[in-house]
Amino acid sequence: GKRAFVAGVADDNGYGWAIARALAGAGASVCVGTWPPVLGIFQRLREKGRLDFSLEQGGEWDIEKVYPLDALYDTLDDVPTELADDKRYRGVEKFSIQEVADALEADHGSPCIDVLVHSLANGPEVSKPLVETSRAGYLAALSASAYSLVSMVQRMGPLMRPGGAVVSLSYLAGERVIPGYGGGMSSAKSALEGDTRTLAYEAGRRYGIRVNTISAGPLASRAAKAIGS
Ligand code: ZID
Repeated sequence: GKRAFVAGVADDNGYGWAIARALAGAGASVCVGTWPPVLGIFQRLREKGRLDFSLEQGGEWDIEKVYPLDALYDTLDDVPTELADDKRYRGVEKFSIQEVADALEADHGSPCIDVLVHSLANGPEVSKPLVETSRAGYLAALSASAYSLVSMVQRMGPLMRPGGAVVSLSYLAGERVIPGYGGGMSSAKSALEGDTRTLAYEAGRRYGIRVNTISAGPLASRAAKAIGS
């Protein structure tokens, strides 16, 4: 069977969940990557049966495994020591992109991934127009929302079966002016779309995989509620 890894799932409202559900409905095993600050809430929802695991065709699916993932960090060495004192990260380990890649390989062997989904974004200053955005806010948006894809392809590409596919979620504000999508998030989506072309060329040759991005329409996810608030 095929296996998917969907990065950016922490509830059953977002694109990541909908994509995971569709892939499970098509017969894939689905592992997810969840941001440590929301991992506990997500696990409690799952344990209490509050996540809607129904399949479109009827029946139920389940997540094969939840991996903590903070896509701001490429390796353990990149994780700042202050995070050890952050209660949102207490007890959570191996959440850098490389550590998740290593855990996937340890759990499932290599190659083990057919579909890699990047469904995550973060822009701490999203509510500020670009013209008011700080350098730190801009770089944080690019790091979480665009470089994270490069790092995932770099570190998880070697785990992918030839013929596999990578997909991310973009937004029209990366191509056209859309007021309200600030803080460098429009810049991050422009980068994501440009990088998708270059990564498709490079990873296509290296790993025999496709890389695409989908310009998504509006969905009332947790992330979308942060926009325009
Ligand atoms: P979501 O909250 O379900 O998913 C985002 C996930 O990212 C959450 O689980 C976060 O915990 C996670 N996350 C944040 N930071 C990190 C990190 N450092 N490491 C790991 N995980 C992290 O929201 P979603 O489904 O909206 O977002 C999924 C993808 O879809 C993102 O790339 C969005 O930018 C993209 N997207 C969403 C929408 C939308 O409407 N929901 C649109 C376009 C693209 C959009 O914004 N009109 C207005 C707005 C839009 C479309 C049309």
